[in-house]
Amino acid sequence: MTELAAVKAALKTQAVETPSWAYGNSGTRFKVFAQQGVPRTPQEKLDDAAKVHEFTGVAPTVALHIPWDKVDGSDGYAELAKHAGDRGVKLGAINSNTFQDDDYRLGSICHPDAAVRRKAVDHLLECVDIMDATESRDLKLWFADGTNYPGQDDIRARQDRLAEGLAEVYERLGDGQRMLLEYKFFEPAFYTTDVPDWGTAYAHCLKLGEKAQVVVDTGHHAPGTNIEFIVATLLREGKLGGFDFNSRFYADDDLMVGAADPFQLFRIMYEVLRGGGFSSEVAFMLDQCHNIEAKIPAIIRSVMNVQEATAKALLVDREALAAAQRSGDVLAANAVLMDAYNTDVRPLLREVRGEMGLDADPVAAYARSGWAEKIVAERVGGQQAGWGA
Ligand code: PSV
Ligand code: MN
Ligand code: MN
Repeated sequence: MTELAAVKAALKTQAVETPSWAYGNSGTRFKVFAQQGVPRTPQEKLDDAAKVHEFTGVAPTVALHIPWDKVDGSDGYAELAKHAGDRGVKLGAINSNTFQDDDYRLGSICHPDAAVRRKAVDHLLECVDIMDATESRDLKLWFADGTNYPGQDDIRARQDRLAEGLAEVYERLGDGQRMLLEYKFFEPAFYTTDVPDWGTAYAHCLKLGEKAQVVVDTGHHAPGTNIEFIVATLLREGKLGGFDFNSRFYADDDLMVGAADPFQLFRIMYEVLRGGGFSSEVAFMLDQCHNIEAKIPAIIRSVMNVQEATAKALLVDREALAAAQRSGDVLAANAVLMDAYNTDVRPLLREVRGEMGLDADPVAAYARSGWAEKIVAERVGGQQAGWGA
């Protein structure tokens, strides 16, 4: 295979998972601007996700969030999986929610009261039951747990409770199932967060075993953090389970990936490539909210942004880079990386899409498809994503 053919082949097999909650209305704590035509049910979220896949060709799975995507009936989730399959997509990671009940004021699996911890762990176990029905591989865990004031709770005891709760859920995982532990440096807790950084997540995952992996949400770091270094380290340790992609200017902004800092996304993608992470072991997921922009085109745009960063990473002349690094030629090494970053990969991606039988311009093709008009006409009273409820 020529080098270009290999780059194209990698781009064609890339898979970006889209989150069900990105299709619903969302906002900040100040205001949710409701949009017309947004999904009213989990099934309609899947219908929209199927459109993103139809026009990009690389978004074959959809993450669910429980209970936002809860369905009734003993076969409810199997039916939901069939609904997805009928539209050409599959169900992806199951995201738990231990942050929206009044009981969780002082935390969930780290809560000082054993009864609340029980409730939280039971929810996580229920999520694994759902994974069995949906045939999902990954349970994605993000905990809002933490404290607001020094002395509020025992920092170390909370780690013990966390370890205990995670261990019970880990034991319940079946063959081929994994738990992905997400960290976030602050918010909603403002003094301590129980899983604030990759080191804490890594330490817990290491103890739990190989089915426990760290997930890197690109919006969950302090400004200035070198995320690609974290990515390189986790890959080296065999502990990178996946990404929640989004971009941020200030905190956990959940804006479109690649919007704030496409160069950072490229650097991350290069480390993924360098570390052998373009395998099915690393899940590439979006975790975004489209508060003011149209949702489906924004998600299409986000997928395309991931593709562009990936294409640039694939174009890095790794031999030339290694040679420059070996000889200590700082400027030459940097130039190799920048040459790839500064390449306009849009023509290449248009070609790749053509070879995949897709329209070269997914955003325009979606706009022409009439789907946006159809959902506005048919869906009245769309659902809130869960945020800002
Ligand atoms: C909250 O910060 C959050 O954005 C986490 O990143 C989760 O992945 C997501 O919500 C869904 O629970
Ligand atoms: Mn996330
Ligand atoms: Mn987040």
